[in-house]
Amino acid sequence: MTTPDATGVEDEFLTKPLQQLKLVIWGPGASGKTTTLRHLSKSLHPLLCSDRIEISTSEDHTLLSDYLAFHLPLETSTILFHIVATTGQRRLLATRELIATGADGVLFVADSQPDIAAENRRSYEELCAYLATTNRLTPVVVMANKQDLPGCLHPIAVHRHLKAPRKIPIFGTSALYGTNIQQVFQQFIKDVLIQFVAL
Ligand SMILES: Nc1nc2c(ncn2[C@@H]2O[C@H](COP(=O)(O)OP(=O)(O)OP(=O)(O)O)[C@@H](O)[C@H]2O)c(=O)[nH]1
Ligand SMILES: [Mg+2]
Repeated sequence: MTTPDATGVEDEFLTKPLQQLKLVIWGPGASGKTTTLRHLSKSLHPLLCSDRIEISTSEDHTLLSDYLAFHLPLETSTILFHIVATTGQRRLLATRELIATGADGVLFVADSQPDIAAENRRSYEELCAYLATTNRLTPVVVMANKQDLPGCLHPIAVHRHLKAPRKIPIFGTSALYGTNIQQVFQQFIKDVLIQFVAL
């Protein structure tokens, strides 16, 4: 990766081919999708990422989507990632599907509180049903979020409740405190790039 100074960033865009990839964040309402994006935008170098856009209701629920873009300068090309967080509101499935169109990878944010397990499963099933309509192999990574809360389920238990295939990676996280968010995105971006190169 090159040193992020303003001139370097301009050079990257002018001289190297640009590839664009879309990353989608999906999950039940209030599981921490927007908080995850907020943490990511705070931790990225400002010259490498866009301003964050949030379209929310007055109660701070995502109404349509949140958006953040960042670019990854590589040796021979630059990758521009568009990250879109969907709304978790149940009745807005059509909106979610629209926002997720063309996803190159999905980060599923589950809420690790025991009483949310059924809602996680419903949202995960909805995601699987949507992905099945796309005829694409889309990498999925799962966050078992809110691990900072007392009495939360272990990430393995969250994975089991989702009935997700074993190969789908899961990370215990706290988006509120930023715990493990960097590790999640490292794995997520790696899986997306592997799939992208394989196409
Ligand atoms: N304790 C704790 N609270 C969290 C965590 N992540 C998010 N929250 C809180 O959960 C609430 C909902 O978080 P959001 O990030 O808005 O959830 P969302 O998934 O974007 O919700 P929708 O947009 O309504 O689908 C907020 O009060 C957050 O502060 C976490 O890791 N731990
Ligand atoms: Mg949100």
